[in-house]
Amino acid sequence: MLGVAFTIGVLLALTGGTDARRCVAPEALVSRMLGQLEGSVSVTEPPNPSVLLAMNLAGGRDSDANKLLLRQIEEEAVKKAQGKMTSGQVALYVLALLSSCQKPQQVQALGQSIDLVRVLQQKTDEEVASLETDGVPITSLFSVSLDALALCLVQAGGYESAAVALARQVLKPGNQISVDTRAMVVQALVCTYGHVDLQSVRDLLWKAVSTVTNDFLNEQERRKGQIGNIYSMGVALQALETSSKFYAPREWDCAQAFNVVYNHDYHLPMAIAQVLPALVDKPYLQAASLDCTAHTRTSPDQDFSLSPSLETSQDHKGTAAPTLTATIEVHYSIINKLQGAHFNHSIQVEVPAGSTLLRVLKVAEEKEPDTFSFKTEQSSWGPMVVSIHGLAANPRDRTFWEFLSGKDALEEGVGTYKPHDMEHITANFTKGIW
Ligand code: B12
Ligand SMILES: *[C@@H]1O[C@H](CO)[C@@H](O)[C@H](O)[C@H]1NC(C)=O
Ligand SMILES: *[C@@H]1O[C@H](CO)[C@@H](O)[C@H](O)[C@H]1NC(C)=O
Repeated sequence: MLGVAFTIGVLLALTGGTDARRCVAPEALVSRMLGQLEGSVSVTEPPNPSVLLAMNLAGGRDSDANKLLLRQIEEEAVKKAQGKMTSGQVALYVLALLSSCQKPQQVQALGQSIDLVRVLQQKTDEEVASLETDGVPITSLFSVSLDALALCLVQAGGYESAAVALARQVLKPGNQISVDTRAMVVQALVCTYGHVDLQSVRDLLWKAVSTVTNDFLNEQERRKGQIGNIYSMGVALQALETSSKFYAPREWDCAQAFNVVYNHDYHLPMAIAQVLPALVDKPYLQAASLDCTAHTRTSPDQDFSLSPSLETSQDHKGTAAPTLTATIEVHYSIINKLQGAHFNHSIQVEVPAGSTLLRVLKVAEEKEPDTFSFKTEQSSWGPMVVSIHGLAANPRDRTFWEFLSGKDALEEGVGTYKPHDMEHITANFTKGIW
């Protein structure tokens, strides 16, 4: 009797019997997030393929913002994909185009045409070669996971060796690979698993996915729903949604994890773009299986304009003047004990309450330009600090400027994080593992 019940349980689990317990966020939250993504689309800002991908996965295909963004993506692809785009960026473009039911093999814009899949194959080969010879990719394991996922979804060659390399990385004892990265590895491996026959490879992929996802489930149990930090949740939930058969018969309390997300108010378009697909149970893995003929939800359309918009312009760039002239004091230090001439400088800075850390850096630079000079580069997550006091981060050496509050690493960038009064912020030049 017991044996039979057990067998039925296993069978149910293997055939997707757990589907009934899947979670989906309330409609109101989904449309609000879609509206926020639509509001972030603008003719003056570089297009973000993750935003297009998320809109399509969440069913927001018919809006003007979606159409404009698709055109911008196609134009940017023919202009930049071959040259300065990283492998992971090309992969996001491929995923975005697939989700818009476009052929990434033949992107046409501005009277030109480009095969993004070929470009992606080349860039992925370079990443895998670097992983095999140096043990680290050219960019990040997160990017290589996007590469493998995109190539797997279009069924172009070259992803199997990437997937094997990624599986070995996450199985390495004592590895310190972040939740975000392991989550993206899971989606790449789940896709690959569905397309390889070689038993030894299948075993390796199975082991990697079940190890990572069981670790996630353990962490969720330990931390009342949280996996990684609040910005890891989107990709972590996506990973768990794609992999139930790899952790069966164990079950995932998706409601508990969704609650963690409901309790946070995401503003950054990029953060929303990673979380929203998970909230509608449409992970990146489904980018190529959307029904393109179906009519999609009517978007909240309202009054979004195609000009610089959204709260990001004011809120997150530290330029908003508070109505009360309350100021706060922030202690800011820059430290390099890693490379060249070492330094350790500190300054006390006064800024209006509610200012972002970027504002603190600017005021420090105004007060002592010779010491606190810095440079930023725009990215999908906002401005990234790439150089301080003339010392530049170098991806090839894996050096970067890490920001800390006291001893804790910040979970947001300088364009988003708002220090409180008397806080001690440090920028520490360090070497990463990523
Ligand atoms: C790899 C990675 C890094 C690497 C990037 C190195 C490289 N050359 O690839 C390093 C270690 C440098 C890094 C640094 C930081 N990171 Co980081 N990073 C990631 C990760 C795991 C993957 C990014 C990626 O490869 N994307 C794929 C490619 C194709 O997309 P992309 O847009 O071209 O990626 C670029 C940007 O993501 C950028 N980037 C990476 N991290 C950050 C963080 C900020 C604030 C900005 C503006 C840009 C940025 O670097 C990528 C390569 O150029 C993401 C995880 C995630 N969920 O997205 C976190 C993530 C984006 N990082 C995060 C954070 C907090 C940071 C730091 C602020 C940490 C700190 N305490 O100092 C610093 C940045 C500080 C600074 N100098 O301004 C958060 C951002 C959350 C938020 N709300 O802003 C994430 C989401 C991780 C998390 N869950 O906390 N990161
Ligand atoms: C930097 O200098 C301050 C004093 O100015 C000191 O307290 C601190 O320990 C130094 N930090 C490092 C990492 O050397
Ligand atoms: C700063 O970076 C150095 C070099 O990587 C490292 O040894 C040190 O522990 C870091 N300090 C903090 C506070 O993270």
